Amino acid sequence: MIKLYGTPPTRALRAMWLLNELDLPHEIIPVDLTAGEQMTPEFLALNPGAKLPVLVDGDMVVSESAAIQLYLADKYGERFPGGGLIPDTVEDRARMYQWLFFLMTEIEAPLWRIALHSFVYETEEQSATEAALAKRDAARMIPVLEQHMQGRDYLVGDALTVADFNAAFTLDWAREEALLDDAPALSAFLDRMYARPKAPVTIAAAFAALQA
Ligand SMILES: N[C@@H](CCC(=O)N[C@@H](CS)C(=O)NCC(=O)O)C(=O)O
Repeated sequence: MIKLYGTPPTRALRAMWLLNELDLPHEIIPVDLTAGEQMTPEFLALNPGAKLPVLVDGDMVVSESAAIQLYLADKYGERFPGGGLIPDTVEDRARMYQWLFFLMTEIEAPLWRIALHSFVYETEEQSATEAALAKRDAARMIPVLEQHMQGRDYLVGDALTVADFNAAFTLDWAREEALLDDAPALSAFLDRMYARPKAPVTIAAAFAALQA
């Protein structure tokens, strides 16, 4: 059975969303980052980078949450009602990759810098200036996607692709930083995605569950 290392609210949510939508039997294996479980020899053998998530499918081991999403869609996409998740044409695949890289490098990277400088780094390593610059950088990129989504239901073409599932998690994270307050098209997109019956928990709900 497929194994996914990582639990909400980590980026494992990106992989969980695809596993759910594709109706793939899987086992979720918690890795407690606060207890340093990512540093065990067993886990480092799966991902020498010591990061979650990691997907193990038979002999195949994949890390990097966007790569896991693409792997699942590529291998099991025909299970998705209506098929697809990866477009048929070279052009639409290029558009999907464009938005995936945009999400990971232009939106998620500054979101992660905000997190690093707000609560991940040791207090003495945190910089309010760095956090503010990162927030500014993300805020400059959100309108690019907001503009693209005017009058659109999906990021690419007229069907769901991996880019939509990546965007939903990434924009949920952006919403946590109040970066969607002036982005009605992205907020509506996010609401539509999380209304899907197989959507995972939001980041906020996952944090609330941890604290309960
Ligand atoms: N680019 C990686 C980032 C993975 C990542 O940073 N994961 C976090 C949890 S969401 C982690 O494992 N952090 C542990 C650490 O930084 O020590 C991905 O998208 O999978």
